[in-house]
Amino acid sequence: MKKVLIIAGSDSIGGAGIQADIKSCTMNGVYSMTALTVLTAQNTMGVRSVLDVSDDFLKDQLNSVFEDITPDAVKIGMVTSSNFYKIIAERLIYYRAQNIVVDPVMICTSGYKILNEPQIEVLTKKLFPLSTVVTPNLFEAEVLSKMKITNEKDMILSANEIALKYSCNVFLKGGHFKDTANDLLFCKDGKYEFLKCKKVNNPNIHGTGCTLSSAIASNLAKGKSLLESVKNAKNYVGFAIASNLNLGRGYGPIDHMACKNFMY
Ligand code: PXL
Repeated sequence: MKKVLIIAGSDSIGGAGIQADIKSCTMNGVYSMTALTVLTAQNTMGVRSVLDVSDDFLKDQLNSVFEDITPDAVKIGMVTSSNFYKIIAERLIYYRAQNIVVDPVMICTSGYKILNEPQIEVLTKKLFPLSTVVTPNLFEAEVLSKMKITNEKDMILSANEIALKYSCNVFLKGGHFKDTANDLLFCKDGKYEFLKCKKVNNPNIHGTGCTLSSAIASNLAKGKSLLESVKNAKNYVGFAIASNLNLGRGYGPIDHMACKNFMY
C-alpha cells in the first residue's frame, strides 16, 4: 500500500480541504495520513470562522507521521501563516520527503481570501523549489506571474514565468475559462503539453482543486510519471464533476465516488 501525507486545512462541509483530500486519495488507491494546519467552520455558502493550529502542534503532527510511516508523496493545501510554510519546508527537507505536490490555495470557491503578499512570498520561496509540481488555477497563476491570463498563449507565458522564477514544474488549471477546461503541464526544462477537455457546466465545484492535487499526489506515490499522474488525476476529477452531485444551498461539492476505476 502506497502512502500519502496531506498537509492542509479542514472543511466542515466536507467538500474541500482534508476531507476532500482523504476521499480523493482513497478513490485513487492509496493510504492517507494528515497534518492539519487550520480548521474552518464553513458550508457551501461561505466561511464562518477559521482556527489555526499552533506552530508546535503542526510540527508534532509532521514528526509523528514521518517518524513512523514514510509517505511516498506529500500534498500541501491550505496553509494560513508564513511560519507554517517555514516549518513545513524545514521538516520536508529534514525527512527528505519525495513527490511533493503544492496546491497554492489563495482563495476558496466561496470567495474567502487566504493568503496575503508576504505569505505568498514565503510560499513561493520556501515550498515551490521543493515541489515535484505546483498546481495553480488561473487566478493564482495571475498573482504568481503578475500577468493577466485570457487565453492559452497567456497560460504558456504565465506558467513559463512561474517555472523559471521558482524552478518548479507547473500544472496550470484552465477550468475557470468559460467553455473549455484545458490544463497545461509546463515543465522546468521548458517542455509543455496541454491536456484538453470540454468544460462540464456544473456550478458545484467546491473542492475541485484539493481533489485534483491529492489525486496527482496519489498517482506519484504509485510510481507514475508526472505526465501520467496529471492525466489520471484530471480524468478522475472529470468524472467527479460530471456526476452532477447537487448538495447544499451554495456551490456544492463534487462526487468523489463517481468512478471507481482509479483505485489501481
Ligand atoms: O479549495 C480551497 C480550500 C482548501 N482548503 C480548505 C478549504 C478550501 C475552500 O473552501 O476550505 C480547508
